[in-house]
Amino acid sequence: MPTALVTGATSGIGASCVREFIGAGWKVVGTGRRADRLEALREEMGDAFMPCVFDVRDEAARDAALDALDGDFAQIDCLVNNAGLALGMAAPWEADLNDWKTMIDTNVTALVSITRKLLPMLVERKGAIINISSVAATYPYKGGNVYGGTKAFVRQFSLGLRSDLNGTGVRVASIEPGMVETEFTVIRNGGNQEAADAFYEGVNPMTGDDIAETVLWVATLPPHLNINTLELMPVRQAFAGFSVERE
Ligand code: NDP
Ligand code: 8X3
Repeated sequence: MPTALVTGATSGIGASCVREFIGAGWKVVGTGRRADRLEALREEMGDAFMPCVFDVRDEAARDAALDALDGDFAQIDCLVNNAGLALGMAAPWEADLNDWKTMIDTNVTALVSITRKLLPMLVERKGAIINISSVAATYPYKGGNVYGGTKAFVRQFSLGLRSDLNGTGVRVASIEPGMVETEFTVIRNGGNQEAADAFYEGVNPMTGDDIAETVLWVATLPPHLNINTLELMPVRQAFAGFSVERE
């Protein structure tokens, strides 16, 4: 059976992807910084799961961890670039520049770097790259400035890769969810669980499992089909208009 590598497997969408892919018979390498969570997944999922602990921004640690993989776990057929985060909702003139840099380093630079590392293998194996972007790539909202910018990069990078990889058999998809109730909003709000609960209250938001089912579907389509971009929202989330300031 094929092997997937899921970044950000310790929580939310990534943890759901681990369960979904293994449920469908795949082997999965799951990455993240929280070793205890990956170990718990290993106990839950058994031998089909291989924990791989590193910070995606640390290329040396990442390479050491990935280069130590062997057997089926070293033969990646599908890279799910999921690790990522948003930090803060402040007005841009009040935002913490370090938060902006962390989002760019994680959501953009680290995603590009691990993709470049695994691309030769993915080309050789006619594999797939599934990037988790966001509706924030397309629809701007207050406080989403740099986060939305990083996700727009992920979307456009995915489309650019599609172009470059045409003829190799490698598939590339940009998955663009709206509100998914995970640890995402707790982290965005500096650990404030109440703020996160309020954000999702009454919305009936999507779950990590909803997104993972879609990711698996995209990964298991017949090899002549490519989903380029796929946007998902809860029914209760939609679009707002332009904001206009009048004199
Ligand atoms: P969670 O906060 O629940 O999960 C985020 C995952 O990313 C964790 O496993 C975390 O692992 C990992 N991660 C973050 N930073 C790093 C790092 N420096 N090194 C390694 N791993 C890291 O959020 P979600 O599941 O919701 O988010 C997953 C992806 O989905 C993100 O890219 C997010 O932008 C995107 N997304 C989320 C939406 C939502 O509404 N929830 C909507 C649209 C897109 P650890 O902390 O253990 O390192
Ligand atoms: C985040 C999506 O809708 O919570 O990527 O801003 S949303």
